[in-house]
Amino acid sequence: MKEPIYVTQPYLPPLEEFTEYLQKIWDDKRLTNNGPMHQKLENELCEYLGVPEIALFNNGTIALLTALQALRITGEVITTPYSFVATAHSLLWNGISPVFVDINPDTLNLDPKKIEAAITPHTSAIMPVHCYGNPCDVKAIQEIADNYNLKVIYDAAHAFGVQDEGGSVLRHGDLSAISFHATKVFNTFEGGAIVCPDAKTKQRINNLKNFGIVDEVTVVAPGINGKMSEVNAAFGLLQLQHIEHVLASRKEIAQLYGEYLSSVSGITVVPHSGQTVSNHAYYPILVGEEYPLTRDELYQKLKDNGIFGRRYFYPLISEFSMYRGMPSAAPENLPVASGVAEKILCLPIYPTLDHLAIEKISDIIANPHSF
Ligand code: T4K
Repeated sequence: MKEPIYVTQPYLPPLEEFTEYLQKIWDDKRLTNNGPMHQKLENELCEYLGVPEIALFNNGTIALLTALQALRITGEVITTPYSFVATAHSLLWNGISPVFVDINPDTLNLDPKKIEAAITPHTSAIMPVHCYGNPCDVKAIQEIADNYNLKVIYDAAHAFGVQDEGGSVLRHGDLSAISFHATKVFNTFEGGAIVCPDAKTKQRINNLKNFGIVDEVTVVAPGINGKMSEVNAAFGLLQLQHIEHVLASRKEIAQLYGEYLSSVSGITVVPHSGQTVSNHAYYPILVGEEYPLTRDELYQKLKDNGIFGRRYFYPLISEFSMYRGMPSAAPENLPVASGVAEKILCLPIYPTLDHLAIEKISDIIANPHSF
């Protein structure tokens, strides 16, 4: 294959469609600070996602940091080691200690059965991740939170557009933080948001993301600059016009991979669980012992053929130096996550990935010794 194929490629609508939005920004001379594009995108996203309130951010990590500040979370927070580092980093940046709990082998999300044993008098919240857009066991997690008076902040970075039988998965918990990074299903170049249940909470979040400013002479909190610019918001408005096409293309690609890979011995496609609408944000497979190559050998074999899959999420967050010494980071505490991190490989999936490429990738996986 001539052009390299990466794990993802951002969806870019035709450039001329974007220039219309840019012209409006040039005319208005409003570049940031809750401008008209920002307000419109918040309204359109609430409607599209079916959530009560949404506060836009300049990226998903600042959204997570701010969500923790908004709920005044302190002490210890229970979270998963099987995620992108931003999940646990958002805790450390707030002076909070992450407590890692193992994942469920089917969903690859925080295992509710193991949460209670990790609760201490210092625990103030649970931060689960809807990994790959597969919903967590939200009911079981909420029951534990209610019993122990804990807050729940979902890292929903992967979960744009995912629905369960009651609607958007973003409605669960006290708050959900999403990412609109270039690599995500819905992107604003860089960007993110917090989904929240009511206008009062949104007001606090709005203050926090704008330095804590209420008006020209009033600052109520040590806030941060978490604002999304008008250019990013405009791109979001345009992306939203194309989202059905993006989601449909991803679904089609996932179906094709499924057809090719379902019969390959030693390869398990990570199943969907608990959603009525998926976003196919990632295409994760597990490379088992029966497969003729190790995961890393397959990863390298694909690379040698110009296909750059990614081992999301290897290494586990708990293995990085800033977390490794924590008691909950011990691999014996995290046997499922440790095992999955050694087997996982995310295959390329994005709307413009053509069928021939999917066939070739699947062919290499099915017959690795022929390539
Ligand atoms: N929580 C979770 C669970 C997350 O997964 C993330 C982000 C966050 C929180 C934080 O949200 P943000 O603050 O990022 O909004 C990528 C992304 O940078 C990161 O957003 C994402 N998770 C993570 C899972 O993946 P890398 O280091 O793997 O990205 P990178 O630059 O290697 O990109 C992967 C491939 O995508 C490249 O090989 C080529 C392609 N690509 C990438 C970019 C940036 C493009 O074609 N165009 C591009 O502009 O982290």
